[in-house]
Amino acid sequence: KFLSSNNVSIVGAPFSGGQPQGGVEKGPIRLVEFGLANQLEEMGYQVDYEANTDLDALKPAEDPVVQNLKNPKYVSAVTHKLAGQIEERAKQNKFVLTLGGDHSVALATVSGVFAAYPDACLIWVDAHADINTPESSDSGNIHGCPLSFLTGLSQDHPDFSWVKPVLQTGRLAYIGLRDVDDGEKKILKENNIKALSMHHVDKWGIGKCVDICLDHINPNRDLPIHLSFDVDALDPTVAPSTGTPVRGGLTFREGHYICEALAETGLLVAADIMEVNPALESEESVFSTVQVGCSLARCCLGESLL
Ligand code: B3U
Ligand code: MN
Ligand code: MN
Repeated sequence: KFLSSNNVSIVGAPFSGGQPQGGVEKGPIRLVEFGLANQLEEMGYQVDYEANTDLDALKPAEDPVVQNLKNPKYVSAVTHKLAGQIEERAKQNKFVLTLGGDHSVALATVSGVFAAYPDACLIWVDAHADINTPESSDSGNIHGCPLSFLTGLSQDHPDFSWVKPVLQTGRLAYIGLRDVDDGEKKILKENNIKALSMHHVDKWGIGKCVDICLDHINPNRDLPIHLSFDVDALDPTVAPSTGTPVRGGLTFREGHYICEALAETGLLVAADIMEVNPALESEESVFSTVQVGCSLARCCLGESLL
């Protein structure tokens, strides 16, 4: 057990600079307006919420492409700032719940959480692998790249020299992959990263998939766990309001099972709920996506454990 307190620090990351579509910066406020903080309080947690509404001020006047990456200065400034905040909250022994925002914000969450818990491991639930290097990225969108910086596979980008390679590839495991670039497949293979796709979920079931991931990255079940959950891992029928939906994703229950199983270990110290975009598409889509985002977060904090 790493958390002795019952404090949850909700860190809003209203940021969309890691990808081209507006709206994802409204994800955190919609999750909070839906009642997430109150719901966690009703579960017995002491909850604080930092909205970080001032991130726009970090936008530079000019931010040209550097080494193929778009908005490098803006993404760097925002994630560097949030990393410090997240590190501080984690060191205060609070469960850090970060609400995105696009997944470039994981540069902040993983940097911050691993500064507080250097032995932690990371479960990345996503349709995408988000491990492109600046060279391998076709899009230049930084939300497709955070894990290459965090693992040290990308090291020489001038704007991201503050990102330390805190994450060993042996401490990273994926669930839900189904849209992985060729360059990323090569990286996953060469580095022997435990990467379970939807094929593995079909073949083994979600229970065995979580066990396989934990056996690989946390074999003795004694290391802190950080979960980074991109809602596009869920099937678009379950979480439609997200920037890059991909058919054939996790069911409602499979997504929740992951959160519940990690909560059950007693080792989960931080979770990210990322890529909720309330600007897409209909009101019903937004409602179901926000609702499922809140319930995933509650499950990370033990809601469905009896
Ligand atoms: N791998 C592609 C696509 C992508 C990654 N993450 C999302 N889309 N959401 C890229 O742009 O790097
Ligand atoms: Mn992602
Ligand atoms: Mn994704």
